[in-house]
Amino acid sequence: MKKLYLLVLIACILAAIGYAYWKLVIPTHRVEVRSELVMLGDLDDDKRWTDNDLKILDAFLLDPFYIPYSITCRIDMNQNGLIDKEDLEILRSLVIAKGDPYAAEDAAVAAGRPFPRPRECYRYVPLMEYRPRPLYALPYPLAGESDIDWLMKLRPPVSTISYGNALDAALYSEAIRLDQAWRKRKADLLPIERDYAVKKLARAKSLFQAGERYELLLALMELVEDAETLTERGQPEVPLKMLAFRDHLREVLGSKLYEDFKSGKKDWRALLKAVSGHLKTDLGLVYDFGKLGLPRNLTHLENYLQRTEWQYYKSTTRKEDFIALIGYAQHDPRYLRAVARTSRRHLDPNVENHNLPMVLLFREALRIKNGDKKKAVGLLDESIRIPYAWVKSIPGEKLPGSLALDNFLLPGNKEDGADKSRHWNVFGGICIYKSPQEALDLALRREMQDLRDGNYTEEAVQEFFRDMIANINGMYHVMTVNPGLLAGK
Ligand SMILES: [Ca+2]
Ligand SMILES: [Ca+2]
Ligand SMILES: [Ca+2]
Repeated sequence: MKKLYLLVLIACILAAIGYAYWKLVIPTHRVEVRSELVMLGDLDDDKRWTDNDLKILDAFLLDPFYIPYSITCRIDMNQNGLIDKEDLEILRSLVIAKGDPYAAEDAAVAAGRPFPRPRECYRYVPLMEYRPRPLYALPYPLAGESDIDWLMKLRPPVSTISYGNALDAALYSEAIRLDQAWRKRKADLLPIERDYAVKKLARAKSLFQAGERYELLLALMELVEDAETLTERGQPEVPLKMLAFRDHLREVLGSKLYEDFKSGKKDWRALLKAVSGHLKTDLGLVYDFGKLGLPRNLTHLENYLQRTEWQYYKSTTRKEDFIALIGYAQHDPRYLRAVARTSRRHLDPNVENHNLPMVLLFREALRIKNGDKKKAVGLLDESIRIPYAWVKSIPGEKLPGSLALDNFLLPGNKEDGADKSRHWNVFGGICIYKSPQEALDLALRREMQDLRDGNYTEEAVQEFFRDMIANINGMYHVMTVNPGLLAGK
């Protein structure tokens, strides 16, 4: 028996040494390759260039923003980050040459055109890193009859070399994306949706006329997100009523009454009386803030929720999900543009810098979690908590005065940090886990408690309004968003 044990032990040691030798001594076994080889232009993945690839290309040209990423990136034959005319010419030449890249190259050279060497039609792409979608840079024949009447004035971009070039290229692609979504939606819009859209389109036009390209890009992104994901049709009335209430909170912040509060002519009770009035007219709710009870401990999402349910969703968040969401937040060009809108301290009273990036982050979390809102809220909540040591290594006073850097590339200004993002996501989550009514009630109690703790100072009053605005933005959006809205159109 002892002998057998000894033999097994020796066998194990020999196996371990053998593996170590294989792994450590032979250099190529130490290298882990995290990329795959992609055949550009092979859109149907049959390893040949044929008519079927051109059929898929035609489908792309009809609906360029709803074709999967894996196909769109292979259309970018010249790998310049744009879907441009040269890409189409190269792919068509390859098919005309019956899929023979040498013949296609000979034909192009004979005609005096540059053409990729056959080897250049293959590219390694990383498996783990986030890869942005190429921008649409083809001429757009529908521009002439678009409801976006300034679309005709945009020219297809040819490069993204300079900051200005890249901004124009993003603008061009986003404007066409909006036009495409708008065409699908406009016949079925409800009157209120049409009103909002008309106002936002008019604002976009005035930004175009003023040459405010960065603000225009963000306005277009907001319109695209609305058109692709939001509808009031078939929804309960609560979310829209909350939005009206949020707009009234902003109105109070900009009112004469608020000025009077700041100059000491009125006290906080008068302001909260105005808030009560709006709660009554917008939502039919009666709130006497002077008598409002204490909330429970409301710092963490899990305190509102059934522990087991929350734990279940937390434990299904895989490491790959975090990596995917962080990759998106660190590299997606649209998100980076949106999150780059920050203000110097205290110059964003209406929390306007914040919503669009949260909308984009939540949509990505939903994509990662296959459309499950509870899981998406959980993923986002956990991601917001991931600390970034490199930020902590910079002394506070050395950080730029306007950037909320403290955590996970989150949106907002320095005074908000990650806090407003948690508000947005947590109260959005409570709407889904419990109900919008309970979420709103908890939000009001919590912010009232903060106001009491802050001794009703001007700063505390302003944060009451700003936190409520962030809370409602999250609630409205998490309840209403439907990324698959255009799927069948
Ligand atoms: Ca093919
Ligand atoms: Ca290209
Ligand atoms: Ca607060």
